[in-house]
Order: sequence, then C-alpha cells, then structure tokens
Amino acid sequence: MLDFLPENISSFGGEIDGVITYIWRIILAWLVATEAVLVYLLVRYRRREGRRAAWLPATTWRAKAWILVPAVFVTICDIGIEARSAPVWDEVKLELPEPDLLIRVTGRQFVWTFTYAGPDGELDTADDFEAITDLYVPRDRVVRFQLESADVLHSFWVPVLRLKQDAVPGRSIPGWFEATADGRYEIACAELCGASHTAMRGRLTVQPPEIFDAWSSTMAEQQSL
Ligand SMILES: [Cu+2]
Repeated sequence: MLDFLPENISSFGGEIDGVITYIWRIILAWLVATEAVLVYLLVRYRRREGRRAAWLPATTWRAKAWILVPAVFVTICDIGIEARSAPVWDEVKLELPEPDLLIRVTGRQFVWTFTYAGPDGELDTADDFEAITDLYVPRDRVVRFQLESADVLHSFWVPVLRLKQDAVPGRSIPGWFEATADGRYEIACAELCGASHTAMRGRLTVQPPEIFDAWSSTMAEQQSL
C-alpha cells in the first residue's frame, strides 16, 4: 500500500511501516468521509431562490453534536494509534538489545563523525577509531549508538533503517539498529542546523560481517599508529 516509502533494511522497519500504514488508513478514511459530507452539504444547501444564509449560534445539542461527535471519533482514533504504536516504541526505543558493535555518532556543522569502540568494545579507550561521513556496519548485527552533537541541534536520519533521532548538545542519546541487507545507503541531517545543512550527508555501507571485521581491524591498526 505504501509503495512510495524508501526501501526497508531495518530489523524493526516492518513494525514502523505497520504503524505508518495504520495511521495512513485512518487518514484516508477521514479524508473520504469529510469530503463526502462537504460535497453533500454543498449540494444540499446550494444557493436557491428565496433562501437566505444566516449565522446560527450553536446553542442546541443538535448543533453542538457537529463538534462533539467528530471529537469522540478523533479521540477513539488517537487511542487506537497509541495502542498500535506503543509496543513498537518499546521495541525500538526502550528495549535496547545486547550490542555486537558500539559506536558514537557525533553531529557537527556540517559533518557526521562515527567513533568505533574498537576491539575492547568500550568508547573513550585507546583502541577507538574514527570514520568521517562514511558509516560502515556489519549486516545482521546489532549496532548500538550514542548520538551526540558537538554544536547545535542535528538529526541523524537513515531512511532505509527507519531511524531518525535528534542530536541534542549536552546529551548522549542511546539507540540501536540492525541492518539486514548489504549495500550503500543515504544518511542525512533532518534538523535545520545552519547554512550547509543540506550538505550534511553521509553514507551507510552495510557489509557481510567478515568483510566488516577485516575493515575494522585495519582501521584500528592504522589509527593506533
Ligand atoms: Cu545538521
């Protein structure tokens, strides 16, 4: 139904798309219903000889029902969306799975920097290494990230991962993803962050784990020299 969405290579992307589809169906039903009522009223109460327009205060319950009944329906839809999306929120945002790889993602005007924890699996130790603009990750592995900003608000957006998270100065925001298909994909900044905001792009490269491991060892060696 939502063929216009970008490719999905995220382990939790199907869940996110499910919520989007659910909301989209509600919106579609509302659009059709309200337009149908609008067209009906336009025709039914069109200009006619001997009929004058008048302003009527909503003093009767019959008149107030035009506000109250839709308000009840909107509230029911809201509760439905909440019920549909709460488990997805828990899975994506609250239940951080055990990571296979830990990185720090830093946004700064106007570049993304990726700091890898290195062989010891801990950030801010001697074996950390950095990649700029290009994020390399192994396929089918859980990547945990700490998202930070070195200056202003940015937003780390990887459409194919169904991942978008603001980077807030002074905060380190944890998150995770698991990419399920090899390839090269777009990373963007989704928060207007200055004059070159639109140039603040990166690339995500998803590789088979053995190729990633080889790349990772080489980077760790090179940067420890
Ligand atoms: Cu930015």
